[in-house]
Amino acid sequence: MTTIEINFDGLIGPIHNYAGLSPGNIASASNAGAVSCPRAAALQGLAKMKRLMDLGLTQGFIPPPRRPAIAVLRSLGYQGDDKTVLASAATEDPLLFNNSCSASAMWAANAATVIAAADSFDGRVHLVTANLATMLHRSFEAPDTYNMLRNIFPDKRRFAVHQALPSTRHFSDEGAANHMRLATQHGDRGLNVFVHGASRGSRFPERQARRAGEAVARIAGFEGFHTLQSQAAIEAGAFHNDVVAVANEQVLLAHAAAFEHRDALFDAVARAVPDFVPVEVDSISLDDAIGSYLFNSQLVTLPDGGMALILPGETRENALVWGAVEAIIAGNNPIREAIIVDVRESMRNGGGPACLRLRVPVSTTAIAGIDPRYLLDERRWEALCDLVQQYWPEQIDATALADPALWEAARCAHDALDALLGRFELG
Ligand code: SUG
Repeated sequence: MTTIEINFDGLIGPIHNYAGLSPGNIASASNAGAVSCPRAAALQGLAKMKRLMDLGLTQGFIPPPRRPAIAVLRSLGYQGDDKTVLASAATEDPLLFNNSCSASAMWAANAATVIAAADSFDGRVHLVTANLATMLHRSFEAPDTYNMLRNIFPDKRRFAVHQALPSTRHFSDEGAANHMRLATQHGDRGLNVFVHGASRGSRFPERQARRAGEAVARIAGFEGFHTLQSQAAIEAGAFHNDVVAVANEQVLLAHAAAFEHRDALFDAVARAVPDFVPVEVDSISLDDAIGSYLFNSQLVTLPDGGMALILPGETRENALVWGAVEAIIAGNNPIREAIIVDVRESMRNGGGPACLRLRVPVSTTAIAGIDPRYLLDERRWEALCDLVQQYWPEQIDATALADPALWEAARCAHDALDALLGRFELG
């Protein structure tokens, strides 16, 4: 029985915008108030998915939750019909209103922590929904994400989808973005590494609580290895570990300053994974790493067993960074190919190729337990592209989110997506 990894990408929602909601995320802060292009953003995301499909990889997608998040605003006491709820929130508490408008669920690496069947106590894949408790706009995602994951993975014999941990700073959980799995192959038992922050007076929020990783590990029935993200990385803008490190099977590609206790981590991985291949980069600064998102590449195993890095176009724009990429490819490790993708719209909010996807290792038999509507083939991919072309707004000015015409456009886009998913069901 072989096990493959399926990447489930967040379909970028119709009101993707730049409201500057994430302090510590330098791209989000510096593009605050800019004009976004939701249609181009979603098409860029879909083109990335197609690029992986063309490599022979199985690709899934996660539909965006409805935004603005009217249900959240209702739960906070706004009343009346939908338009009244939105208009009251926009007038009375513009900041809360902006938070309800974020399309941030696109960054599916923050949807959940995924524990492979080979590592869990019951041989099922466990998905623990992330509470995203640190950022208000992101904390609104968890209930929708939980419901969506239950739709995508309905087979309880093979998948266990868990509710988010309590949404407080004690359990603040950013999902797979702060989790790395190292194993000889996807189907082998592996070491689960949870990378957390700490209260140490950093200038930016340290989003991941150690207790969150400990709880996720307990839920799935093992201990895991818990390690501290370096303060230097957080202060340079690495608000998630996946901005400075990425693992795939036996390979860990990381910036040399990613971890506070690097030696202990590398020793633990080497003990757990006999063929561990560390690929550490010290030739570029943390600023260049974060500016280019080199480490937010997807590192994927190709059908022939070699590995490819799926890099954001920004890595090409910095000669030092590109030099580091060339050195990685030429190095003594399984990474053979560098593939550039354009996810510029997402990047401007701090989300690179790896942020946009949730990796789920599944055995060839467990694939049957996934709702096929969420797995892409050529036909479904084309239908999603057509939908986006037709319904996603071309541009959104982040200072004009309170425009009722925009809410109506978003509602129509979500209705059309729901209808399309219904047609997918019919085959
Ligand atoms: O949580 N940006 C996201 C980016 C998440 C990237 N994900 C990973 N590294 N896995 C965040 O900061 C910006 C939204 C805004 O500013 O409107 C935002 O939420």
